[in-house]
Amino acid sequence: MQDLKWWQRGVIYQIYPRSFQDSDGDGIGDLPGIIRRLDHVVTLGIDAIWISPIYPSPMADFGYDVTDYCNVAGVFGSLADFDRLVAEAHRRGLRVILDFVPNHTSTEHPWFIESRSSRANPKRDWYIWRDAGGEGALPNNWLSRFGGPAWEWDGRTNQYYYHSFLKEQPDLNWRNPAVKQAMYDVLRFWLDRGVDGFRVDVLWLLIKDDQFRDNPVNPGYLPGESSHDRLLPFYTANRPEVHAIVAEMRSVTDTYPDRVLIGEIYLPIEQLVTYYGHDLKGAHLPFNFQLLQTAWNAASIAQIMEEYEAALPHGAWPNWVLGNHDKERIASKLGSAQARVAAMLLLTLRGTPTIYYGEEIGMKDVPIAPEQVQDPAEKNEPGLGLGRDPERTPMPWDGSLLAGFTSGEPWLPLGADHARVNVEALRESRRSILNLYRRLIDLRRDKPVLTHGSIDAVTVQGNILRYERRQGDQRLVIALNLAHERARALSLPAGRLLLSTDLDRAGEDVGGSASLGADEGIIVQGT
Ligand code: TEU
Repeated sequence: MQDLKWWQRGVIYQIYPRSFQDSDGDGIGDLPGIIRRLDHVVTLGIDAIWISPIYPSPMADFGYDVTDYCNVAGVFGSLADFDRLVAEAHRRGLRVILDFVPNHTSTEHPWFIESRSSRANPKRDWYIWRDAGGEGALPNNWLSRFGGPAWEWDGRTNQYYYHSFLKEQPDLNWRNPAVKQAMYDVLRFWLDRGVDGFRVDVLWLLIKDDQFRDNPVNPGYLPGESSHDRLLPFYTANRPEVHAIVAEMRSVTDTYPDRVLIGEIYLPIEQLVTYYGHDLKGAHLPFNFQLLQTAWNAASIAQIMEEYEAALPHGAWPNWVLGNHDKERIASKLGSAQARVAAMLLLTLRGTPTIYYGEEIGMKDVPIAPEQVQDPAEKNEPGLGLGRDPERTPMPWDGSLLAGFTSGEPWLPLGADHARVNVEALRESRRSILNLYRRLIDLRRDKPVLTHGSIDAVTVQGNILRYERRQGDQRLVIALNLAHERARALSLPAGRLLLSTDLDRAGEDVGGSASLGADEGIIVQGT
């Protein structure tokens, strides 16, 4: 059997720190809170937690606007709390992955304060400054991903600076060697403190065209979409020079044993897989967001499974994601019943699964009233459904008034169903999605074929998706009913039903055929 690394064998769990567990009553989650809840993560069977940014920040973009890469925001705790978190996690066999935000800082970062102070400042070239395009016009047509132009005028030095996101998030100039060195020092700072790897924010955006050419118009743009999509980000994303930087980040992490580099990359499959790098010396895991983007039916999912497997470079390790802090929750998108099928899919596909906190309890998006909006994506372009607050609400731990999350006023509202949908209640309910998640993760541990095996025989029959995992004489058949109607007489190899999303059904012999209930998925061990 191939000797796999922990990040190949394991399951990753994303924690959005503001919403996991508050320990001091300010209504915002923090590091001591995460420590308190580590046992939940361990009992679930998780191998690594990825924590969204915890660095000091004015929180214009909730931590993705950093003022100090080598410290912890007071609202989350202290460096000492962080060291304790790493120690407590490691003691439980859990790895810790940090969110690294290299593309941009906060405007309040000392580097930017220096950079904007004068054109002659040594840090001027740490950011992307351009003259007006004549008569105060913008330097070119580049657009911010949070609405409006990507250029912000600085009256003191009479130039524009570039920001891919908010104007409070100026992009660093990754063509400048001093920037690279400073950022690699940041990686070393955390690696020395024992972190097990990084999820790198917007890895595909780090380099912009050095000739600052206009982006072409997107002929497929539909009104109602984010204004950023009016143009194709041809000159502002996925530039060829980015790969040298990914390789450098990888070589920094490789100077420490057994660390992982994960890239946040929203690109079509064939471009995504180039981020594994030349000779696989790029990101270990370029995040695969295909399941977030594809239509939820058997044919579309079969297609992405096959395209992804076919596109993976030789030796590259796959991975799959169902949700994150930027996207509608899977249980809202598909409904509670289909969320269980999605769990079975995620945990039986070939490659490392990432679970977003709350998915294990079937947590749904929480409606946010206009006066409760926090996310700048919603504030800047209201009403388009771009707000990300709904998927970032507090984790409900128990049935008490504030769900065990805080003793104060939660920074975002709790779901109306939290008295029913919470960790404690679902733990007690034998058929719950939480227990399904546990059983699925246990099964991954018990059946090495789910980790090491190939993925074969992907077939579609109506809205049933069927595939096999194989290794030596081990053979598991997975059949998922993506429809809300019962499906009869599905042909299956003779075998034993190991697990169904309907937890009452197990151990049955499946003699050549089986029926699937509405929204049911099954795993059959061939005999
Ligand atoms: O997100 C990158 C990204 O592309 C987002 O624009 C995403 O597509 C958007 O939120 C719409 O769903 C990363 C972080 O995950 C996000 O939270 C940050 O706001 C962003 O980078 C800037 O750092």
